[in-house]
Formats: sequence, structure tokens, C-alpha cells
Amino acid sequence: MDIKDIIKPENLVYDKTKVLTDNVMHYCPGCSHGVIHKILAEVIDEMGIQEETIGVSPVGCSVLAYNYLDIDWLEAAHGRAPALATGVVRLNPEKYVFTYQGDGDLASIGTAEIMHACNRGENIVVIFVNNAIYGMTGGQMAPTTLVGQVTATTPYGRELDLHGYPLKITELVAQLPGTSFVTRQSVQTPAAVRKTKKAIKKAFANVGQKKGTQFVEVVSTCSSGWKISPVASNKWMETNMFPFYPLGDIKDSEKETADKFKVQ
Ligand SMILES: Cc1ncc(C[n+]2csc(CCOP(=O)(O)OP(=O)(O)O)c2C)c(N)n1
Repeated sequence: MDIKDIIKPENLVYDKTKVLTDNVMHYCPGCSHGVIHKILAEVIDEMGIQEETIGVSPVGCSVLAYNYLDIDWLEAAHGRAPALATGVVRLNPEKYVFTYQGDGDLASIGTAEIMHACNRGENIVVIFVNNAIYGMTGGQMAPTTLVGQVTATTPYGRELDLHGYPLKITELVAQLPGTSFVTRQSVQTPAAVRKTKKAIKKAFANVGQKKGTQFVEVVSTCSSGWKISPVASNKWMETNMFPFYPLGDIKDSEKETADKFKVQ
């Protein structure tokens, strides 16, 4: 039964987009993935591109993303989503192709793939969910883990001398000529959700205009991995992650044209 059969249209405050399936999500309480899925589904719905959108889902907690968004999906091996998306978009240049990747997936095992896809300027949207940890496998340190952050593999906190610096991969891809829109957002408040939705919509619209790689980082929480309650996780993220991963647009331009790089 449709919600509109139960509630009169004039009393309907919110109607779940049909792009989200009715499957119950497996995510932990407080996890950012579900919110980001909802935003994606709403953007796809509002842009009317459900039939034209192909997602490439990752290895990580969102490995089952295909159960929740009613669009075409492919499943990539760990970190390889940008390579798979490259093949998909080159064979289907009129489709809206996006990857959905965690920080372990994108910034660790898949570093080569994301760098080269962005450098080639593949016409795809990349949704990068940075929760500063390997969520699915039990909260191990990721390249994005902050200095001093306690994880399953850094019980005394990440140490600079031993583990190196946290990786700001979003700033790195913004340097590459193939990216046009690179932004960092979050979803911990309704206002942040609205901003992220605007950014994701812009990224999809840019792909529709063949503007090259669109990169949207969403700074996220992982209550289970961080071992803090959902509410405290939001606070922890604001206090610790936002100063190191500041929110906002990092790049908003056209991708570079060939002339600049040609030999004389
Ligand atoms: C080739 C390969 N190496 C390692 C793994 C184990 N593995 C599964 S999920 C995961 C971590 C994913 O973390 P992240 O990308 O940050 O996503 P999250 O779970 O935090 O959303 C790892 C290492 C795997 N499945 N395949």
C-alpha cells in the first residue's frame, strides 16, 4: 500500500524516495552510510536519472549498498571501483556512473586506482566515505586515522614516527587536472545533510555535462569502530576530524583541456 493511500496528500510531510528499497539496512546505530545512501537516492530521484545511473559498490561496510538503492550496480574488488567505473562509463558514456568507497577502500588498497582515474579525468562521481578507520573488519587503523586516534591496531593511539601522517587524499586529487569538482562535506546535522545533498547533486549534474571526475568526500562516524556512542561520535568527529579534514569545496573548475599539455 502506498503512503498516499493512508495519509492525505495535504498532510504528507515526508515521502521516502522510491529509489531507496524497503530492505532494512544492516548498518550500526549512528553510522553515516545510511544517511549518505538516502541522500544519493533522493538526488537520483530528483534528477530523474534512476534508469541512467550505475553504481559501483565497494568492499567495506557498504558492500551491500546494492540492496538499498534501486539502480544498476556492479561490485568491485577492494579498492578497484574507479577502474571498474572507468570501463563502465567508457562503454556507456551517457550513463551517470558513480563509485561509493570507504577510506580503507579508496585511500589505502585502492590508492593507485583513484589517483589514475582522477588523473585521467574519468567522467564519474566518486563518493568517498571517510570514517578514519577500517569499519567492516573491526576498526583497524586506516591511512586517514588521526594522530593519537585509538584503533584496534593502534591501542595507544596512532603514532607519527611509526605510522606516518594521516592522508588527505581529497586535497591530493584536487591537484590533478582531471578533477573538476572536489568537495568535503559531512552529515552530522540536518544543515550538513542539506549541504552534502547539494554537493552530490552538483557532482551528478557535472557528470551529465561531461566535466570529468567529481569527488565528494563525506567525513563520517563509525561508532562501533571508534567504540563511542553515536551522539558522542558526532561530537568526536567535530572536535577531532573537522580541524584536520576541514569542510567545504576544495576545487570547483572545469577540467584542464589538452592544449595546456601538448608538445609544441
Ligand atoms: C583484497 C582484500 N583485502 C582485504 C579485504 C578485507 N576487508 C574487507 S572490508 C575492509 C575494510 C574496509 O574499510 P573501509 O573501506 O574504510 O570501509 P568501511 O568498512 O569503514 O565503511 C577490508 C580490509 C578484502 N575483502 N579484500
